[in-house]
Amino acid sequence: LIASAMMLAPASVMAADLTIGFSQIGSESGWRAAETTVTKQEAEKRGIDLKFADAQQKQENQIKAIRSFIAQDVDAILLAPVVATGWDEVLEEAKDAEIPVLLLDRTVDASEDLYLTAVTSDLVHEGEVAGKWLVEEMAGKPCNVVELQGTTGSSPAIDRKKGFEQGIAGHDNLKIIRSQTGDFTRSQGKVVMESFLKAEGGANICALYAHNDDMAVGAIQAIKEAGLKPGQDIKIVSIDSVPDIHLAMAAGEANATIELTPNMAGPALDALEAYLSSGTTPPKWIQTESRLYTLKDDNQAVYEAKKGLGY
Ligand code: GZL
Repeated sequence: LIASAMMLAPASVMAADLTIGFSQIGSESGWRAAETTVTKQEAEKRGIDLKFADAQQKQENQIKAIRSFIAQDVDAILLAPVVATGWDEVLEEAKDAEIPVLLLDRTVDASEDLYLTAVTSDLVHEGEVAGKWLVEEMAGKPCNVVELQGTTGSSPAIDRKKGFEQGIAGHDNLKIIRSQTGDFTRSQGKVVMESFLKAEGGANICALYAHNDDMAVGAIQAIKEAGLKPGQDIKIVSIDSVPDIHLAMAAGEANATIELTPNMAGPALDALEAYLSSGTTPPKWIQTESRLYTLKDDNQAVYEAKKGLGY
């Protein structure tokens, strides 16, 4: 009788019994904070008991958290992997414990049988959209570009760099003259942009490509402190579409951003429930959409719409 009742139980009832561990990278950016907020909301909606661990952007802390979740025998693990390598051993341990691992917003260089699915945007495509936007914006005019890379060794830093280079390929008027990591943070974005300005002189820099909006917001501060006009003297394109970049765009201090949804957990938890309740194996990649915003959009309205969403 119980078995048949369970068979009839809607997924939400099934989820009520789930305990899930979430190894989150940290809170390095507004986007990351929003992802944490939304993930907790998505778990709450499903009656899931979410065990949250913040790694302060250190892989060893993520590995410790995963081992703790395995020891607690959780039903599944959500992992936003800070870097792409070094996961094989701990993912093998989760596999041996028959605990499915689902990747959020970044991928790992590990065998696909070590995770159930990865919910991410097309990170190369995002970089390509940014590159193509700059090609169109400059319309053949010479432009020296500086690049603020994301966390070294992370899949977004690797893929967004590759995509941007693909986007500007064949347009020799665009040259990347400096490229360095700002670790996805506002503070490092400002420090590294200051070093670019000091090394090159503001007059020699035409555009900034930042792998996320938070580094761009930090760079905007550095550009202003150098007596230059961000968005005019130096064009700025970045990725995430956090509220503050739309505020900058509304003031003409940044030029374009590519939206990354903070809701990776919704699709991940749906795939997990289908897997646990009816054995449906999800695709190894569940892709989220990317959308370009420019000064043609009503950025003040976008800012107002986004500012309450946990960024
Ligand atoms: C990309 C994600 C990145 C965001 C940053 O999928 O991993 O990490 O673009 C965040 O804001 O730090």
